[in-house]
Amino acid sequence: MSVSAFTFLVLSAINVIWAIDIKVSLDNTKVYTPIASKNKLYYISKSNFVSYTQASTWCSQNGGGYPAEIDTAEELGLIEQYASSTNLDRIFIAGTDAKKDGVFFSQRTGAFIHIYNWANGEPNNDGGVEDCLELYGNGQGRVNDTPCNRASISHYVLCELDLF
Ligand SMILES: [Ca+2]
Ligand SMILES: [Ca+2]
Repeated sequence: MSVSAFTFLVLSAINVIWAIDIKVSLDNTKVYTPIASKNKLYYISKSNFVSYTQASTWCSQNGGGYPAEIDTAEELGLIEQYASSTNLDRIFIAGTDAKKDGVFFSQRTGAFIHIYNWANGEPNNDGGVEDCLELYGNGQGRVNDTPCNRASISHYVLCELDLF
């Protein structure tokens, strides 16, 4: 599918003028139908990844985005709703606490990431190896700390793209 200015007209009328020159091509066999809000586009992969690094590369190679970075409670609410609308259990978003347990920063920018809505009992750093973040999809929402690299867990990824 080609996400064009017309799509933004439908999804988010307020962005029309500014989105007019933006054209993002996303293959609908590879991504769930994207959502747009506040000059951002969000899209979830239909493939899963062994590691956060692979997931991040996928975002960049498909649409030019990056794993979604939580900036506000409102944005988290939006992407939780989007994740919940899929049947995927586990979906990577940005953030790592590899430097200090329980304090998360963006892998891309180094900015502090506040988590507004942890899942019950999280973050628990299970096994001492949960240095990345995921959203629970499949009707659940909410955030969990999860391993950045474990072959036995199927992590999808929710990407974010700046439209201007
Ligand atoms: Ca963001
Ligand atoms: Ca956890």
